[in-house]
Amino acid sequence: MKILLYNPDNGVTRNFMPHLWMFLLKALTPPEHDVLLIDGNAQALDEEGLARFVREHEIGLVGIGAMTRMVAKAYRMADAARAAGVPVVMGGPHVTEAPDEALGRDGGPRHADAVALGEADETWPQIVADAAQGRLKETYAPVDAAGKERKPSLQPYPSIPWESMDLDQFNIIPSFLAPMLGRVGGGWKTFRIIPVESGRGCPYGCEFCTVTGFFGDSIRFRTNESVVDELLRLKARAKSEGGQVAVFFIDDNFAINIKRTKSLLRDIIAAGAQVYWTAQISANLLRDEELLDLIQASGGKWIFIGMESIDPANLDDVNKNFIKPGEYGAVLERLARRNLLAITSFIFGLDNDTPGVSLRTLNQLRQWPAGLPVFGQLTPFPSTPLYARLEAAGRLTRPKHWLDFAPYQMAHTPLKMTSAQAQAEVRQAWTDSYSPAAISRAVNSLSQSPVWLRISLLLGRLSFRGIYFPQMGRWAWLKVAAQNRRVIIKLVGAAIKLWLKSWREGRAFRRALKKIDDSTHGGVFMKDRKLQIECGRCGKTMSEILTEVEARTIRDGIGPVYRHCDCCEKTTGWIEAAAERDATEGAPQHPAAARSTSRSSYDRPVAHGQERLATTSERDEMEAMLYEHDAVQKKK
Ligand code: B12
Ligand code: SF4
Repeated sequence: MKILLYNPDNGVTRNFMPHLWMFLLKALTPPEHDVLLIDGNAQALDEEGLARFVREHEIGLVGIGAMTRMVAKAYRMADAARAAGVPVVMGGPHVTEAPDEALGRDGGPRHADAVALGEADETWPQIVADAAQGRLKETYAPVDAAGKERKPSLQPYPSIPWESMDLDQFNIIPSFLAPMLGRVGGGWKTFRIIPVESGRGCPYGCEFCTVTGFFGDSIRFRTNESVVDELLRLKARAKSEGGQVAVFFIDDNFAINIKRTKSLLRDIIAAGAQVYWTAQISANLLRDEELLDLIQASGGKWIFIGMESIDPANLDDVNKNFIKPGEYGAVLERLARRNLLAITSFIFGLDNDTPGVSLRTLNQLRQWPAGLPVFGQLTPFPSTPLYARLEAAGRLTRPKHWLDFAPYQMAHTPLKMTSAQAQAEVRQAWTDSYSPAAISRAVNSLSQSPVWLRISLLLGRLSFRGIYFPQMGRWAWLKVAAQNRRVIIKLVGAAIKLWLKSWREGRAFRRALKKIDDSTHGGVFMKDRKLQIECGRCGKTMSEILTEVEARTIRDGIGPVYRHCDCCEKTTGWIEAAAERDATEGAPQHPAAARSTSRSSYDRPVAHGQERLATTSERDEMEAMLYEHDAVQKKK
C-alpha cells in the first residue's frame, strides 16, 4: 500500500525544518508499504493538488498531523482526500486534545476516518495493517491490555534513515548561492536544520502548555549511543554533500535531567559527533557552568529560553514560577561568554500585563546581551489548564479559535487590558526588535565577538523577522536585504577580510609543510599513498591509503589519523605502524614524533569519515612544532 503523510502549511512562515513525526512514522512503517511525505510548508499544496496527488500516486492511506493552529487547513485537506476516496487518519497534539472534532462526534462535520491519540510510535504499525485490510477503527490509543496508557520508552529508538532521505526541500541555502558557498570553510552548499529528539516529557506543567498533558510528566530518554549515531550519520551526509547540518533537539526541556544531558554531551564530544545545535532549556537549568561549557564544546549555538514575562506575578499565574526574571540577565551573560546566542521567548496578554508591557520588556532586553527575541500572545490551547480556567471564568472570546485561525489574534480577554491592546503590544515588540536600526544595533553590539557570531545573529534576526512580518517570497527577502543593506555590507566586508587572512595564513602553513616534506622525506608524500598504520589503542595494524595530509600528519608525528578499529569497536587514532617506522629508519626524525608517540594521545575518538579540519588551537600547536622543526634543521 502507498501511504501519504502530510503536514499542512502554517500559512505564515516557510518551514526551515522538517516535521519529525513524518520521518519517525515513515521509519516505523512495515517495509512492505511505500511512504511518501509532503510538508506543506516546504511544498505548497491546496485541496485540489492533494486530491490529484492521491489519485495519481494511487495512495491507499493519508496520514495528517497538525498543531492546533494548522488544524483548520488539515481538516480541509482531509476532506479533499476523503472526497477522492482515500481513508484519512489524523494524529498529533490537536486531534489528541479534541478527537471528537476530527471524527465529527461533536455535531460538526467529520474529517477523519480514524484518529491516533497521543504518541503513535506503537500504534502506527497496527493502523497501517488495519488500513491495508480495509478495517480502520475510529480511535487508536496507546494502551496496554488493561487499558492503561502506555508511553513508548524510546529505548530502542528507530533509526531514521536521514542519510538516504530526500531532503532537498529543506536546504536553506538558495540554489544561486550554493556553488559559491560550496567553497567557503568546510563547504556550505547545503545547510539543513534537522529535528532530533533525545527525550520526551516535561514535569513542570505550565498552565498554557500542552506538553505535560500530552507527553506526560515522566521523562524518557533515548540512549546516548542512539543519539550519537544519528548525529554521526547526519554529519556524514552533510560532509558528503559539501554542506553543513544543524540539529534542533526538540526535547521540551533538553536539560531537564542535567546529569543525563551532561553525559550525552560528553559522549557527543568523545565521538566527534559535534554538529551545530539548538535546544530548548529553561532558565533555571542554565545556572550550571559545567553544563554551559559542555554545550559550547559539543557544538551548541542557539539556546531557546521560554522567559514568558519579566513580571514574577505573571509567572505565578501560569504556574511557571520555577524561573526567576531576576536571574535572566545573569543567564544570558553566561551564555554570551561562551558565544551562545539566546532565543528569548515572551508572552503578552498575561493576567498581570498592562499597556506598556512591550516597552518595559524591550527596555529590559536592551540591558542584556543581544539575542533573538520572539513574542506571542497568550493562547488557550484545548485541554490545557489555561483553557479550562478561562472557559470556567467565561473569558474565552473565541472558544474554537483554531477553526477560524488568524495569526496573533487573541482568543480571550486579559484582565488588565483589552485584547486589542495585547495584540498591539505584540506588534510593537516585533516592530521595535526587528527594524533595520534594531538589527544593526544588535549586530554592532557584538563588535568584540567573532565574525561568525555576528553573521549568525544577523541571519537569525533577518529570518526570525519573518515569524511576524510575512516575507515568504524572493522579493520579500530582497526587500528585507535592501532595508538592512548597511549592516549586511559591513559584515560581508569583515567576513572577506577574515577569509583573506586565513587564506594567507593557510598558504604560509602549506609552504612550511612542503619545506619539511622536501627536507625530511624527499617529497614522497605529495600523492595519496598506502601505509601500514597501527591502532594507537590496541596496536592492531592495517594497510590503508592515506591522503597527502594524513600521511604527513602521522609521519611527522603531528597527530594520528582516525579510523574505525574492529578490535576496539570504535573509532580510534592510528599512527604509523612500527614496520613502516623501521623501514624509514635513518630518515631524519621530526622532533615532535618522539613526544607524540604516547599511545593515549592517539586515543581521541573521532568517528570514521568524520575527519575534520584542525581547530585554531590544534593548528597553532602544529605550527609551533613545525617552526621548532625548522629551527632544528637550520642548526644542522
Ligand atoms: C519542534 C516544535 C516546533 C517547531 C515546528 C517546526 C517543525 N518542523 O517541527 C517550531 C519551533 C517552529 C515550533 C513553533 C511553534 N510551536 Co511548536 N513545538 C515543537 C515541539 C517542541 C516538538 C514537535 C515534535 O517534533 N515532537 C516530537 C514528535 C515525535 O511528536 P509529535 O509531533 O507530537 O508526534 C507524535 C504524535 O503526536 C503522533 N503524531 C503526530 N502527527 C501525527 C500524524 C499521524 C497521521 C499519526 C498517525 C500520528 C501523529 O505521532 C508522533 C509519534 O508519537 C512541540 C512539543 C513537543 N514535544 O512535541 C511543540 C508544539 C508542537 N508547538 C506548539 C506551539 C504552540 C507552537 C507555536 C504556535 C508557538 C508560538 N506561540 O509561536 C509555534 C507555531 C509554529 C508555526 N508557525 O506553525 C505546541 C502545540 C500545541 C497545540 N495544541 O497545537 C507544542 C505541543 C508545544 C506546547 N508548548 O504545547 N514548534
Ligand atoms: S517547561 Fe516548557 S515544556 Fe515544560 S510545561 Fe513548561 S512550557 Fe511546557
